[in-house]
Amino acid sequence: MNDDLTEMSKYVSYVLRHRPDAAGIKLDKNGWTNLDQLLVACQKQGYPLDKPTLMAIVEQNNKKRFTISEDGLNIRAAQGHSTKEVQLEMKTSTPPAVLYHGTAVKFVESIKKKGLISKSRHHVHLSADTETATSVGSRHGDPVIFEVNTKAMLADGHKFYLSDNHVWLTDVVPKKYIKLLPGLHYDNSMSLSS
Ligand code: HQG
Repeated sequence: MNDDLTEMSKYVSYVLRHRPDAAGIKLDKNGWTNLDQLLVACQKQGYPLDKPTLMAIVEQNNKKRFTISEDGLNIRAAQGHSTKEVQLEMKTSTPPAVLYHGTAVKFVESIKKKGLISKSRHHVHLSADTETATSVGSRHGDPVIFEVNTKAMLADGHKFYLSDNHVWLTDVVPKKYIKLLPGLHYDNSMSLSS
């Protein structure tokens, strides 16, 4: 994706996940908004976004962050919302026996104490493989990976959801279900420092 498309993709993501009000649009509770209205709203904010450009963004987005409705009239972010306007209705789904959560060294001590929490997002995000978890964690600093015992969580009644773009989501992961994987950048001596 070229730089202009990337910039517009980031803006669309910002609007559809976090700040629809910043572009003067409304989302329904499943995150959908009318595609033509989104285009007009983005153009008013100075982004030269027309329909073919938006379709190219949807197609080329590396994580398939956006979904177009079956009738082609509406668009939403697949996951990652923080805006209170949206409460995605997601179907529960059965995950593999373990999933992974990539994070950064600086969060390890807090996570070990409190488990995984969703912070500003609506869910804790989990990955099906360690490569994806490593790249998610790298966004925050030196990456580390927690393995999540989803089998035990399921047995204890926790629910899991699979987003349109295949990210596993859950509400919280209490600390008894997580295990820090060895390797990467975490040094056990760090546990003394915070
Ligand atoms: C950490 C990207 C301290 C958590 C990715 C993470 C993902 C804690 C950070 C999606 C904690 C929140 C989500 C605790 C969790 N104490 N820190 N108890 N519990 N944390 O960005 O999972 O590019 O909100 O480990 O691919 O990094 O947006 O969540 O490091 O799917 O499409 O708090 O974002 O996708 O950071 O990433 P984030 P995330 P997009």
